[in-house]
Amino acid sequence: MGSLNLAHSARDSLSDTLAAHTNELLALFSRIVKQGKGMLQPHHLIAEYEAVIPKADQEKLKDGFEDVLRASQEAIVLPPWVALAIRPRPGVWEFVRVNISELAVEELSVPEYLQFKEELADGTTQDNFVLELDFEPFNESLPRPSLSKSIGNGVQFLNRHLSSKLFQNKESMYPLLNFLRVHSYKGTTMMVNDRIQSVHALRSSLRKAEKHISALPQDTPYSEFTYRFQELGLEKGWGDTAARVHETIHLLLDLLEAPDPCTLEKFLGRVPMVFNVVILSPHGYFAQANVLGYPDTGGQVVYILDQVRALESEMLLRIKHQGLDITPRILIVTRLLPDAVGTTCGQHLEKVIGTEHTSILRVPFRTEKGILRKWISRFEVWPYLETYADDVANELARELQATPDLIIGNYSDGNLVASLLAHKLGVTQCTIAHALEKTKYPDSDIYWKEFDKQYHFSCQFTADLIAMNHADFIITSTFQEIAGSKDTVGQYESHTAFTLPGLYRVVHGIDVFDPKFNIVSPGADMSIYFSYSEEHKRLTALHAEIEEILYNPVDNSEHKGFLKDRNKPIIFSMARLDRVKNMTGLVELYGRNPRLRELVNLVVVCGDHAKESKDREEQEEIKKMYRLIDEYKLEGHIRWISAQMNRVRNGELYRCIADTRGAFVQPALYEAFGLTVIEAMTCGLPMFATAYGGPAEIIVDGVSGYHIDPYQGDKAAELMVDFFEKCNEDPTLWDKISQGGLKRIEEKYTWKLYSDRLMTLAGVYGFWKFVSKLDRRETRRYLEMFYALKYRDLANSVPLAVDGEAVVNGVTAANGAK
Ligand code: UDP
Ligand code: LCN
Repeated sequence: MGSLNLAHSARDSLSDTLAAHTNELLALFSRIVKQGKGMLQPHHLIAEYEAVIPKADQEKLKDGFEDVLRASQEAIVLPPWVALAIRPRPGVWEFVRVNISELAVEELSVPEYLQFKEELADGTTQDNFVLELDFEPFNESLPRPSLSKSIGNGVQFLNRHLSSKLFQNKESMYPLLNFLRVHSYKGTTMMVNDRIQSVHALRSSLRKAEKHISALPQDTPYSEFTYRFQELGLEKGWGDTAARVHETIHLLLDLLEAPDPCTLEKFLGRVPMVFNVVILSPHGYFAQANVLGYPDTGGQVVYILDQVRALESEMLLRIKHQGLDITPRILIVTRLLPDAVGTTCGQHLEKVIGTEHTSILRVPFRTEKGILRKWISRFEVWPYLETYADDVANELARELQATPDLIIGNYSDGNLVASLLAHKLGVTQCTIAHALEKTKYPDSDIYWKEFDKQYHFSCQFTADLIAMNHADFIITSTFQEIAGSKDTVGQYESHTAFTLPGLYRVVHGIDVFDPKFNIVSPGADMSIYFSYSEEHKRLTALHAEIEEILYNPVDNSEHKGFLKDRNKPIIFSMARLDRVKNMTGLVELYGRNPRLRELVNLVVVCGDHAKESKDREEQEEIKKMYRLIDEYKLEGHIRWISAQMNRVRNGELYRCIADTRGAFVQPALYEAFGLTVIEAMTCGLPMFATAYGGPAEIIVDGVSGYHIDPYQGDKAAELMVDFFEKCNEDPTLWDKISQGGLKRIEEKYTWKLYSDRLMTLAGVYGFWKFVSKLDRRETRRYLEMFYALKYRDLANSVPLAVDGEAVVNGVTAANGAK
């Protein structure tokens, strides 16, 4: 995070520089314009600048012009114009254009800038009336922070806003009273009953109740004063013992006296609101075993299964503390796959291991022609989702016998279905993106037509816009997911303003300062992933199997290649074999560096080298892997192991790699978050991970691991050589980085921290939803129209899959990079 110090607006800075250093700027912009129509990325702009402007002159341009240039995220060249998108700091944008013939600088509005992009992509200026989406007017009255560092801590701002609203006058307390009166579960009233009709009556009852329980021993159970409380207009939900009830009453009395954000958050966190949670994750293979590593089936499944365990414990604890006798329910809703290929994906209901009240509920994709039997890629799911949402609503009503209290969507498809359900049922909606595809595929917005046949991004980006605007709150794993860093644009931020030429133009798609954003980072299951040094917990019974997987010299369907020298440390990586994961890039950087090959062995777990893959990207990566092993003669240095689906054994595998004093390498071209990074660090493995995406934030470079640039493989290899050479001279370096990683995890990435935060958010946003019902109706109506008039046709234009066909949509199913 950070910002460039642009004292003036970018336009003023540019104009001033143009006046003072006309020749230099003329030389630079002329050179850019001479290259003709096109788009320049930031590093191109800087390269041009460094090539044209002599070093001595660069000094003069340092403050002002150079800042503008370094803050430019892209340039659109349409001679004689160069339009710049300037981002002085995360979440803040300015658009300008420079006319090289007239030496003039003008500020551009968002639509004007997007029009430039459209002209570049389509070659024509669009007609006057382009469909423009603008969500800003709906959110204008919302409080929002202005400092970039406050992004992602929405609940704090919301609490401040809500508590100041409560303070306005006597009437302003009514929403809180009404909110307390609506709580009931299956016909049983909680918190406040009809006897209390005014804030004055509430205050008076609370004082009497306080007096009553002050005289009781602290551990007196609620059941012993239920009757007295009912007389006072108070029902269950305040606490399980006199002590806890006292605390809750005290919090509310404080709020009624002088509302402050901290008390409000604490109090709302105690109000019983969430008993039934529905978590949507339709695509992929969602099961508890034998699925990880399959196309489209990775971290999202792990995340949700860990999340529900942590969430169930937190819900049970809160329900107990609230003094209630309610059994919570969590349902993970996914697709039922009749062709379940040896997994449980064909089972309607499956209990989640390690929980009491959580199940996976599977509902099939269906059209009027019947149920779709086979797996399809996440890029093909769009035409099924509306019917799916209806079917899910019916199944939920049957299964829960109640309306859910919180609906959590995952990834674009899950978030769209969550929006449809939350809309229909009026339930609080939380969105978790995991990965927004627009960021992963450069220029996939302006050149969407080229991508659409294969990826159907027009549907996906539309669904993402609907979901992020419909959601009551959004959880992200990192800050960068929302607003990037000083130099890189965040995943959500890239939806602020963009255009799909010929389809629609997004003028204000999302505001990263919106208080709906909250960073709540996941962790790793600590019963599976723990430090290699915790000797007493190590799963030594698995060591023979792991030894066989790593070192058995005979190739078989599970592994290929052998390690000649067993005494070397191992650099290890594990991922789905998508192109973006760049596992072949790791093999290549290893192959190209003889010193690295001398120092360490390489072990990669990915794909299935012995089988024909259904996924086209995977097929290509497998071919490439074979080619690289031959080209760099890696026999004896590399072990290629097929996708490993046993998480418990994987945990021990990470630790066995740590025993060799090795490291984990995460070489992805872009990684939205990166659960393997968290898992490996939790096992004490030193980490080298991509600087593009989540790992850049997870790791503090040089302290808890190292950042590598996957586009500069040789440099990354040198960094590893340097590390292992230094470790040979001073083994404490390895321990220092290993310890640094463990410390980082403990402080920031645990499921306990996560679930506590999530439940608090559900409370605060539930209250916010209640008090802002009317304001939000406008956005919802706008979204309904957008859905009906735009999304639906797009989804219906995606060809339906045909069971039994090996090829979907002109290509073999799935071409993903998730
Ligand atoms: N994984 C696995 N076996 C494999 C490949 C991956 O168990 O062969 C697991 C890995 O341990 C991690 C998840 O799948 O828990 C991948 O999550 P990550 O966030 O790293 O990437 P994603 O696949 O979600 O893009
Ligand atoms: C999807 C991804 O691509 C990963 O980067 C994340 O770690 C995973 O989901 C879990 O959020």
